[in-house]
Amino acid sequence: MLSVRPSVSRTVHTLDGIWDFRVDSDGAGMTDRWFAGPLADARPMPVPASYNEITTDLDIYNHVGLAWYQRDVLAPAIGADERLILRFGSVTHQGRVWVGDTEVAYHEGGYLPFEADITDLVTPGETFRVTVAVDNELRWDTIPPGYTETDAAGVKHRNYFFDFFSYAGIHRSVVLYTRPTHAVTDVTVTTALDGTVTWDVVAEGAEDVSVRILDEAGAEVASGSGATGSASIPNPTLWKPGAGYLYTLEIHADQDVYPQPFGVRTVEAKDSQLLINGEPFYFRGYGRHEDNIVRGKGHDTVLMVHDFEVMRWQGANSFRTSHYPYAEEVLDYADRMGFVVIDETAAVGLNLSMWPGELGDVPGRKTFSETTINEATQATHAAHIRELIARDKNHPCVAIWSIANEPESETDASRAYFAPLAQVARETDPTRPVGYVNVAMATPDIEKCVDLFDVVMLNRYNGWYVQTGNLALAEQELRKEIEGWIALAPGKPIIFTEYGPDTMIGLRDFQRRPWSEEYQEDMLGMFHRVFDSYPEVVGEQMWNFADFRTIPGILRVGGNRKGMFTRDRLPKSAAYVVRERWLAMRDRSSQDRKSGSAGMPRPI
Ligand code: GCB
Repeated sequence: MLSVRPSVSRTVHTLDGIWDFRVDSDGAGMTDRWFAGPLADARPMPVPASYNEITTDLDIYNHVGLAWYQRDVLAPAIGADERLILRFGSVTHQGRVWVGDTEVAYHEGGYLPFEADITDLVTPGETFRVTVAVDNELRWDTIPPGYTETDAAGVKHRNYFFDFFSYAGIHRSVVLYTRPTHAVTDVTVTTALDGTVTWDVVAEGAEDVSVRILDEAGAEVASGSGATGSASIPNPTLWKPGAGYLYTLEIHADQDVYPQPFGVRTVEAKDSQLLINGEPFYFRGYGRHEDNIVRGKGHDTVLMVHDFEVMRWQGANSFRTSHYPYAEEVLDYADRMGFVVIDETAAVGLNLSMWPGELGDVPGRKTFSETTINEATQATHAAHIRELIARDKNHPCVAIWSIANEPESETDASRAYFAPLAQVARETDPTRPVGYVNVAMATPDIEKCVDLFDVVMLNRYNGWYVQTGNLALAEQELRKEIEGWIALAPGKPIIFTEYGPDTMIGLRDFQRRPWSEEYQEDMLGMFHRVFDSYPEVVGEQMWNFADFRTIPGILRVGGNRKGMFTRDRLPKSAAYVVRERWLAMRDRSSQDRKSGSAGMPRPI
């Protein structure tokens, strides 16, 4: 789906702000048709934001089921040949939308956009009512999967197989936009390093399609005609990590104009390297979360820009959108800032063996079975991969598709599940490497899926969940395992997509024990020393950029504390140590890299 971008033929009206809100505690909203009139007993709720922590009401924080949002909107004037589209950046996890009494959209999947053409339902100059029923329940056939249980007192509880709190609400911007009836509805842009730009535009009904390619100053550098075609930018400025140069493909389709930003760059996994523009790239950065005080998972421009400033301060050049697609604004900004992104689906928690007892699931239950993750889940997962790629395919920042985080991957059932999905990702986007993020239990001696993918992505906690506090032993185990992966998957680059201990800011310790700031320095340092001795390791994304809200549990103290920064983005002491390393890596000249004088030669 195209992002919303204003142009001479498209106007955008934001519907962000205060909406009316009510949780549906008794599950009466659908039968009582709450959409059919003003929402009774409503309270104010900001959009975009998670609703959970805006109020002090525990029933709202813990609510399971539907929550209703409503507001009146003034319909703008539109021309006879124009359409009016209502678009949601994301509604978590399911959203059903009415305009007046008419249902106009239903979307499953809490981290991707959807829209509805509402032209025929509204009258310009008059107000209309928009109602959204937000469903935060997960099912075995949703991505991510989960299930709801009702206890003896009749109270519903959600079960899901990941540690971050599953916030809900209207998490990203809601807009009304106009476009001509014959309009661009999709475009795929691909590039080659010699400046060849190829486009494939979908503009149903349009007779006349042409493109202009503009540089960052807005000057035309190439042009062409036809819904598909190619043109050449003379002496192109490449999109590079740290230098995110963007061109615009300005598409004209009859009366419509749609500006699609893109970068000239290539990406490839080859000879144990991840090549961007043919040059080896080394990932420095983090797995992150969309997580913030009060807003939960609500997108916020101020906090987004601040996060990028903090990441740049530290010398990071990349992150993973763990564990779901992030707001489109984040990818737009990463394009501009030259950050390299591992773009992940919301397929997290496809591994029931990890969730015994305390954190929820029934011991012994199988991950893949008719009554758990099954063919219906796989179909949802395939659709989700296609939707993600449709949304993000033109972002130069996206270097790898990660189709799942820590799924079961050591059984025949997991191979049968993932083989078709790897294929879906490849067919939908043949231009980028595809991978999944491997969990510690699926070691190279038993793993059964790695050959389906282009890269090896590993989450490892040696020194924390295993070999706790014993970094010497942890180092031995880690080295042994890396060597196992190199032997199992020769030629595939290895990226560490998680590593690091929980760390309480302010807990200082001469003995440098687990939970202290000193231990975080030591454990990250141990991993880095190990990475530096294997050229096949091409990236380090520590866990996590910042502390984040989790489900309650005895393994967490007020949330997950593995952040390099606290939840309000204050640096732990390791942040300074890692900064020194990352800035040195960033600044090392290509000459030094060739000579390898300062330790392992590292690409920028
Ligand atoms: C993991 C998961 C991540 C958790 C992390 C942890 O392996 O991928 O979602 O937050 O471990 O801290 O346990």
